Amino acid sequence: MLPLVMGVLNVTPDSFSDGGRFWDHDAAVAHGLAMVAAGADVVDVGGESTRPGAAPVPPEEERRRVVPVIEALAPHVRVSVDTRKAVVAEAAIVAGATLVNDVSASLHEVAAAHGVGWVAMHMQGEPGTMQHHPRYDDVVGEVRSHLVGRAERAREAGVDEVWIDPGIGFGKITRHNLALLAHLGELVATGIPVVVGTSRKRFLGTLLAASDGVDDVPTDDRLEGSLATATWAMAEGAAMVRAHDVTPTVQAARVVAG
Ligand code: HH2
Repeated sequence: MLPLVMGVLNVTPDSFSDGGRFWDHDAAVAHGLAMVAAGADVVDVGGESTRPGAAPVPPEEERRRVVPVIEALAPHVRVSVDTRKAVVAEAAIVAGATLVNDVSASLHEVAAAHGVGWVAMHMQGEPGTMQHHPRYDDVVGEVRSHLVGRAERAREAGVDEVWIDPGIGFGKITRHNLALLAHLGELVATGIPVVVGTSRKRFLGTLLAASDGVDDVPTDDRLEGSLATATWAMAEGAAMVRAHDVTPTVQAARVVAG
């Protein structure tokens, strides 16, 4: 089966890789439509960065950022809203979003009340502090049981479409991220469709820098690492990958599907 590609659209001034680029409404909509033309199955609109240490955004401001962009894109493509706030998710659904991409894995009741899909992502801690001292005895087992529990609760609440996501980089150091990718099959084996987002993330910069003998590789130079890990995830059974670079990721999905 052809894995789906979720294109990232951050309407923020401070997201770690595309912050400020689609801050303007017209630029955001144009980029969303370009991702649709490039083959994105879903466009994921976010109005608050979750990068480590990002400043929180008040709900009214987050809503102001995402709603007009969702209204413009929803007639053309399936839109997800990347939020941790119920009021923002609700406004996004009214504007046309049909999937709640929830890095807090806590908004299943909103999805149930409105009959839309829900992505439960795993995060240890909060964005402000999550990278300080992430600790696991068994990262794969802990992430899996957390997500399966959330998915069961959501199904009981009446959510028909539930996805799970290991939350690469969310309260995880490189070793944790690599373990989750290496054992992705254990999440896939739950039978719940899996989303994976590795695109341009810090662990890629760390890995690539180590082999290049430099301190870090900037986000714009992480395309190959993003594609390698997205391809790996799809080959291991991920049903959807979240990506900034939609054209090459769609090509990779087609190659993986054969
Ligand atoms: N990663 C980010 C944001 N949302 N949602 C899911 N389901 N999975 C992810 O891995 C994921 C996500 C972080 O990336 P980005 O949106 O590019 O950056 P920022 O949070 O700085 O806006």
